[in-house]
Amino acid sequence: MRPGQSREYAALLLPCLQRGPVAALAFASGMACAQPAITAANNPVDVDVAEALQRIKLPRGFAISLFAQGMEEARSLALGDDGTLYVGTRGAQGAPAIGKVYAIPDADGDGRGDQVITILEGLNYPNGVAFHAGDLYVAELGRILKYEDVAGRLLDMPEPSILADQLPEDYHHGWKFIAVGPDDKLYVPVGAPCNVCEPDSSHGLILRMDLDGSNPETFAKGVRNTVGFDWEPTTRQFWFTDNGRDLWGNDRPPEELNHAPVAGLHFGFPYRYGKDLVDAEFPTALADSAFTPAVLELPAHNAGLGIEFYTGTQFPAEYRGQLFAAYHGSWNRNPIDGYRLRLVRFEKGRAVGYEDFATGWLEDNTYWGRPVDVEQAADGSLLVSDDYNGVIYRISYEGN
Ligand SMILES: [Ca+2]
Ligand SMILES: [Ca+2]
Repeated sequence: MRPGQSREYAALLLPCLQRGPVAALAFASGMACAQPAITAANNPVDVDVAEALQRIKLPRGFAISLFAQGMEEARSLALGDDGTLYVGTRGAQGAPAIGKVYAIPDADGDGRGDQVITILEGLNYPNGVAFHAGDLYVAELGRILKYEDVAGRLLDMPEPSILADQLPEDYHHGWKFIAVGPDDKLYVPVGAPCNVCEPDSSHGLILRMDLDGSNPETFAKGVRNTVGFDWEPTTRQFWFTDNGRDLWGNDRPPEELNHAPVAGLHFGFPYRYGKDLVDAEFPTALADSAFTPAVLELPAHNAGLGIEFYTGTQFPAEYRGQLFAAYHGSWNRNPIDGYRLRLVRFEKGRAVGYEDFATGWLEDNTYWGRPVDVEQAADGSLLVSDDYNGVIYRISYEGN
């Protein structure tokens, strides 16, 4: 840590270190291990999820149900060609029930997972999953694995090929969200290994590579920690969330939705946040024009993670081409905020505003659920992971 870097951060981290590696890891994972913390609030409550779901508020005509449960640390989602849902997790071997990748078929198409199959285990933070042309891609902290032709082999997975094995292995923002773009390249972020710091040339990036791991290149720079991206369907251009720094007060910096129509742009970290907020702790010789501002600013510390453009036909026409975004919720703010799904309105390929879509996991400054990722199912419903409860929700349109 830099001298002069937030003393508050050190004050929060130190008690975690003193409580051992698990607590320190919890801190690095964005959870507050130190209680009471300075400004942090982390107030979970345990509920019967099936019962509590009745309290989720959705626009008229929508319904939410449980697609699957019993998957500790359920994080990123990817959908197979046959409708099987793949679920990445954090954690590593030795911790209970994590370091796994799950598969959930819904062969009978009734909107409930038929079973939860643990297809991989013993991996190192296999948070990232992507499915493309029959193959499953899994991102650990330091490696990208490719399992070819996995349909029908869920109980006996093939050996993977290793597309990359030299990625940085920092726990801090090292877990990955991955996806294959319309250019048939795999996009792989490498977050900043810190709350705030000047990252070296191998961090604070989004990489992309060919589907056999060749030709890796930097796609975007100045990215603190993106855990969600997708391509707008009409322009086929890249959009991503980026989580702002912590320990800068309740309302700074804004969360970001960013647009990268071309490669090579710098999105500000650690010098700028949102559209033009300067972090005076990090002076730079770069001109303002060197940075690409966020397109949308959202409330601080909400932790925007997975995003998904809606291309289905189940929801009413006004939802087509719109963006759904999961907000995991704050650990670094009091009162707490986030813990919801938002709908970002797009017009002609441009983001024009946002509104709440699903709320209710946050009640009276406590939370009972944390949305992580959003995936459109084959029938046009939305599947949403929640790593606090280890469940997948299904949001469907039932009409009036
Ligand atoms: Ca089923
Ligand atoms: Ca930025």
